[in-house]
Amino acid sequence: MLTLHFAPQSRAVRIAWLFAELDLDYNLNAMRFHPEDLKSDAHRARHPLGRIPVLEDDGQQIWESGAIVDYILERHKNGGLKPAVDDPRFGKYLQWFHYCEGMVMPPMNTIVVHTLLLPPDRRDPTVLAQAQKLLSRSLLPLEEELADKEYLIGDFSGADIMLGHSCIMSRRLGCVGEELTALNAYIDRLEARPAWQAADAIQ
Ligand SMILES: N[C@@H](CCC(=O)N[C@@H](CS)C(=O)NCC(=O)O)C(=O)O
Repeated sequence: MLTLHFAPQSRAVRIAWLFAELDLDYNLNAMRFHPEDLKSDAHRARHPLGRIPVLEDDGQQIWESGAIVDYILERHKNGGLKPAVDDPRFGKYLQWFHYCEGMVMPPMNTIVVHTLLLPPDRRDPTVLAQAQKLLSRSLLPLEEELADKEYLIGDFSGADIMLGHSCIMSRRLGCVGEELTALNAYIDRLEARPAWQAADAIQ
């Protein structure tokens, strides 16, 4: 049986969203997004840095949300929500899938640290402004890509779970300008998906 170690408002929502899209059964270990839970001995035994998400399958623990999404798509859904290697969209699928953690999440992490996590006297407005600029810039290629597509490779895929989640979070952080009409419409489409709504509501 699959077990997802989870906390709300985190990348673990990606995995709960994927399970809901695929209608797969799993056990949920819902923790608080708090050091008492994430840095506990029990959780550090699953992930040495005390991070989420962690997936457990057959006694094996897997971390990194992208690895978990790919693992589930290969192992439990026989390549569903993912184009085959000889599909012309395969390269773009990989590109957008990895653009998420590679380019979009680093500035977003900095924004979260300097708006929510650090005590107010340790937040740095210069670092924050630079990260907001970087995040906004990293989202610009998506406006062009989505001008003529509903989802990143046309059909909904694992890339939308990864990068789409980052787009939703970026808008919640106020980093998606109204002038980005295609990107905003994409985010609206993602947020209208029942599977997203179910995952986002887990506490
Ligand atoms: N690259 C990792 C990042 C994991 C990560 O940093 N998760 C955050 C939640 S979104 C976390 O566990 N933060 C707790 C902490 O920093 O103590 C992934 O994609 O899974």
